[in-house]
Amino acid sequence: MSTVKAKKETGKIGKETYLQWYELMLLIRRFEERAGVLFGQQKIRGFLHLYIGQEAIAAGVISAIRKEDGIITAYRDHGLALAKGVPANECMAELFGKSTGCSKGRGGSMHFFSKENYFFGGHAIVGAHIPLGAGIAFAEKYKGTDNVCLCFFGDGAVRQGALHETFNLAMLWKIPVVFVCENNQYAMGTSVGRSSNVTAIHQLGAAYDMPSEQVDGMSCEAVHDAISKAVAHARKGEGASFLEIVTYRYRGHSMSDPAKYRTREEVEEYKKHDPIEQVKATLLEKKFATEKDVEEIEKKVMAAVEASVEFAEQSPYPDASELYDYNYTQKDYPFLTD
Ligand SMILES: Cc1ncc(C[n+]2csc(CCOP(=O)(O)OP(=O)(O)O)c2C)c(N)n1
Ligand SMILES: [Mg+2]
Repeated sequence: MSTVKAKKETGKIGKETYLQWYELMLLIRRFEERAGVLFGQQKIRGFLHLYIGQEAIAAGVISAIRKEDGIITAYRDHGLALAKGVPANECMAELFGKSTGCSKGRGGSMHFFSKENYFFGGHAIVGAHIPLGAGIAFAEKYKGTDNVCLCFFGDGAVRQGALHETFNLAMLWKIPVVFVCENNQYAMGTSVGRSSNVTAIHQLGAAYDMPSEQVDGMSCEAVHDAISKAVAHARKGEGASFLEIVTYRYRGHSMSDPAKYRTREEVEEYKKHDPIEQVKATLLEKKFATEKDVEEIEKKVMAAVEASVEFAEQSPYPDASELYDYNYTQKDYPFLTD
């Protein structure tokens, strides 16, 4: 099991950032707790992979990037979408399969997408979006902007060939991409140690001379610092970097996972370092907020989550007449010519 020493540089991070982190992480957690209940009630169907426990990554990332920087991720996508500014209403409606959802109700939990928020999905095939992340970043370089793309994937994706091919090209072409492995230590029921002898995943970057680092994913400060550094590197035109952010998911892989591959004690151990509790403690300790302020944030977040459920309930399903919209056919497929 991977462990990292907490690297905290709390000195230069101010009140506003801590308040932003607290509200965002609480929104992600309460949104997903509610989604879990709604799944049990069959209001949400299909798949549902919760991000609960990993919120410090979304928070630490968002304070370190700008709106025009793209994010692309796998199917555990609610937290990063909310962090990137996709409205909770649109996210909940998407989970319900309603037409007001961020993917017009056609994607569901695994396929959130929002062009205006530079959020490029939500991808279900493990590792398949890694080349797309590099492609988004390549497009920015090609257009001459200094925007960066952050490409997220799980520990299970790092043995996919697509990652290695992409790492190679990203270094060769100095693509402004930050690869982020959210190492929550399991790919479904398989621990990192059961799938490879290399458990310190950041070491994989060395094969491509890619700057790589392991980061404490239960600490917003550590994530913020590491992402800031990697993004600055990419903006300067110096190319790609790789961060292995070590984290933990408190819930099962998906809603149908009884999580028999790990002990209750292991889960409880991680909960002791809960990022929301850590940020709350800092807010109070540094007198950035009072107990009452913190309660107000909780109330505001709960109201936003309830409003999103109401919005999703009231929204219509896509109309049957739209069934064939947004599909494409390729006339010459499979590339026959006459
Ligand atoms: C190519 C491919 N193989 C297998 C699967 C089935 N599958 C879905 S999720 C998953 C585990 C991925 O784990 P990880 O990358 O660590 O992400 P996490 O769920 O921990 O966020 C697998 C094997 C898939 N979706 N795509
Ligand atoms: Mg994983």
